[in-house]
Amino acid sequence: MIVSRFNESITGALRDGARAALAEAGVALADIEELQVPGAFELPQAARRAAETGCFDAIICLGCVIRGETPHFEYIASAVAHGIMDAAGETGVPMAFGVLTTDNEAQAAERAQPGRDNKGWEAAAAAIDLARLFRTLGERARRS
Ligand code: INI
Repeated sequence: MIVSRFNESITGALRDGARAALAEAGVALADIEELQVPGAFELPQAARRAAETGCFDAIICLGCVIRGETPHFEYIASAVAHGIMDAAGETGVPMAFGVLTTDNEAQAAERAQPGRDNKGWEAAAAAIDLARLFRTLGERARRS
C-alpha cells in the first residue's frame, strides 16, 4: 500500500482500515509492504514505479484531498484518479483508489472511522478482489 502523508491523521486511519481488511482476508503481515509519499499527487507516480518492480499482486493507494485546503482541489483530485487508472491499465497491476476527496475535514474523518465503511478498508477489499480476478484470468490465459 502507498500512503500519502498529507492530512496524515486521516490517511493513517485509512491505512489502519486497509490493514484490518487485509488481516480479515488472511493476508500475512509479511506480505504487506507500506510505502509513503508526500501528498496525493505523488500516489500515481509511486504506484506506477512500484508496479514496474513486478513485486506486488496489487497496490492500494491511500490519500485525502480536502476542498477547503486548496484552490487546486479539482486538479489534484482529477490528476490522482486518472493517474492511478492509467498506471493500473498500463502496468497490468491492479490498483485500488482509496483517496478521499471531501469538502471538509469532518467529512473525511467520517469516511476514515474503523469498520467496513472506512475508505481504506473498501480499497483493500477491492484490491484483493482484483488480485484474485487477475490471477484467475492469468491462469485461464496460460491454459488456452
Ligand atoms: N495533497 C493531499 O494529499 N491532499 C491535499 O488536500 C492537498 N492540498 O490541500 O494541497 C495536497 N497537496 C499536496 C500535493 O498532493 C503534492 O504533494 C504537492 O503539490 C507536491 O507535488
